Amino acid sequence: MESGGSTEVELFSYWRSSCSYRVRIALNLKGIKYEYKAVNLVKDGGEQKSEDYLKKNPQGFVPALAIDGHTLCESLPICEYLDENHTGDRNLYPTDPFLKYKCRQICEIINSGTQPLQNLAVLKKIKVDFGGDMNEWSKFYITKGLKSVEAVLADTKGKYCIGDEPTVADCFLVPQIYNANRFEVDMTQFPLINEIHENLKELQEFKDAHPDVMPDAPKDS
Ligand SMILES: N[C@@H](CCC(=O)N[C@@H](CS)C(=O)NCC(=O)O)C(=O)O
Repeated sequence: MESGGSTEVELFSYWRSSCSYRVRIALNLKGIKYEYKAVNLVKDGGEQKSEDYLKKNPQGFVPALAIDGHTLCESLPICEYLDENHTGDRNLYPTDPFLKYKCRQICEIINSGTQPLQNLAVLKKIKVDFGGDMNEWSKFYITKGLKSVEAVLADTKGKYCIGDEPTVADCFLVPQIYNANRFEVDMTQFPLINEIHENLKELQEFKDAHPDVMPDAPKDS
C-alpha cells in the first residue's frame, strides 16, 4: 500500500469497511501496489454520498478500485477481475471446478447472505426508522452467516478455507470475522473458522490489509 505518491492503481476505501478490507487483501495477495484513497463513511453524512464519489460508485459504497483505466465497484467481481487480469504469484480461486464452486459458495454466504444485513445504511434505518437494536440485529445475522460458513468448511478446510492456499474465500472470511468481533459475536461456537483465522493472521498480505494499519484509522484504534 502506498499513501501519497502516485501509482496507477487507486483504492477508494474506508479503514473499517469490510468490503474494502476484502479488496485490500486480494490486492496484496496478487502483489498489486496501490494508492490508498480514504473515503470517510461517517463524516458529515458520509463522503460516499458526495457528487464526486458517486461518479466512481453510483451505489455510494466503498470500495471502488481504479485500475487499467477503469473504475471497478463491487468487491466480489473486483476480486475476480484481479485474478483474471493480473496473474501475479497466486491464483485467488482453486482450479478444481468443485473447489472453485465451494470457494464461491463461501463468498456468497458472506457477500449476499451476511454483510448486506449489517451494512451501515441498513443499521441506521433499523435504529432511526424502526427503533431497533442494531447491535443485536447485526449479531443475529452475522452468527447465522458464520454458522453456514462453518458448515461448508467441514468439507473444504485445510490451513485455510479451501485447502492450504489462500483464496478469495479467505479474503471474504477475515473481514467478516472482524465485523463479528465488532458486534461481539460469540466466536467460540466456530472452531474451524477460528483455526483458519489463526493461520491467516500470520500472512503478511492479511496483516498489511488490517483496518488498524490503514492511513485513515484513528490513532487509538
Ligand atoms: N456489495 C458491495 C457492498 C459494499 C458495501 O456495503 N460497502 C459499505 C462498507 S463495507 C459501505 O460503503 N457502506 C456505506 C453506507 O452504507 O452508506 C461490495 O461488496 O463492494
